[in-house]
Amino acid sequence: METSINSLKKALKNADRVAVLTGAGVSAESGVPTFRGADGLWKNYRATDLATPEAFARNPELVWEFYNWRRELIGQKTCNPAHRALAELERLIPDFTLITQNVDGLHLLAGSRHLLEIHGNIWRARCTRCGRETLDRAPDMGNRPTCAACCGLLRPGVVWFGESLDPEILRQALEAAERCRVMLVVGTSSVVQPAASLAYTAKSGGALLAEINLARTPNSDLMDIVLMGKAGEILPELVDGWT
Ligand code: BJW
Ligand code: ZN
Repeated sequence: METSINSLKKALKNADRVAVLTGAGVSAESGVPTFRGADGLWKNYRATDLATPEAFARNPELVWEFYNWRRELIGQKTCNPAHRALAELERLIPDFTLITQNVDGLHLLAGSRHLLEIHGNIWRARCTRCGRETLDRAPDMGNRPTCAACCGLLRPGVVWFGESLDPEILRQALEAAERCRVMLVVGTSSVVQPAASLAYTAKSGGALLAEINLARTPNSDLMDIVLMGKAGEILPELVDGWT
C-alpha cells in the first residue's frame, strides 16, 4: 500500500473520471463537530433519540431543538481549504462527482457543483403531510415548524438511520462509483451504509482507491493509497501546482 501524496497526484492527473466521497472530517477544520470519536456528536447525544424517524414521531420538539442548535452552529462556519481544494479539483477533471454525507452545505458554499448530498441538507425542511420541500437558512426554525402550504409539521431535510436514501441520488452516486478511475474517500469513518460500500463498488469497477483521514477506518485495508493527516492540509497539496 502506498502512502505517498505524489503517487496519488500522478493517478489523479492520469484519470479522466474521478469520484470523491466525503464525511464529517472534511468539515472538522471549519469547526463543525463530527459524529464519532472523542468529540463527536454521538458521544453527548444518542443517535436513536435524535436521528431516527421513530425519535421524530415520539418527540418532534426535541429533534427540532437538536437541529436548530446545529443550524445555529453551522450557520457561523465557513468552508475550509479542504472544501476549496475539492471545488478546484472539479475544475481540473473532466468527469468529476463529489458524493458527500455531510448535511452542512459547505461544499456548495466552496463552489462544488457536481455534488450529491446523499444524507440531505440541514438547511432543507420537508412537510410530513404534503412532502413540500423548503430551503430556509434561518438558524432557529422553532420547535414545531409548519408547512406554509398545508400547515403540516415540517421535518429536517436529512436522512436518518433506518430511512432510505433518495433513490435517484443514490443511483447517481452508484453510477459515479462504478465509472470512476480514482475514488478518494476523505474524512469519513466508513461505518454508515450504504455510503461506506461505495468504495467497494468503485474497487469492483477497477478504480484506484485512496483514503485521506486522521485515523484508519474499516475500509483502510481496501485502499491502494492511505494518506494519514488533515484533509485541509493534504487536499490543497494534491491540487497545488497541477498544470
Ligand atoms: C478527519 C479530520 C480531518 C476528523 N481530516 N479526517 C448494512 C449493515 C449494517 C447496517 C446497515 C446496513 N444498511 C443500512 C444500515 C443501517 C444504517 C447504518 O449504516 N448503520 C451503521 C451505523 C451500522 N444505515 C441507514 O440507516 C441508512 N439507510 C439505509 O441504508 O436505508 C435502507 C435500510 C434501512 C434500514 C436497514 C437496512 C437498510 C441511512 C443512514 C443515514 C445516516 N444519517 C446520519 C445523520 C444525518 C443527519 C444529521 O446530520 O443529523 O448521517 S448519521 C451520521 O453518520 C451522518 C453522517 O453523514 C454519517 C457518517 O458519518 P461520517 O461522515 O463518517 O462522520 P464520523 O464522525 O463517523 O467520522 C469522521 C471521520 O473523519 C473520522 O474517521 C475521523 O478520523 C475523520 N477526521 N477530522 C481528515 N481534519
Ligand atoms: Zn405541507
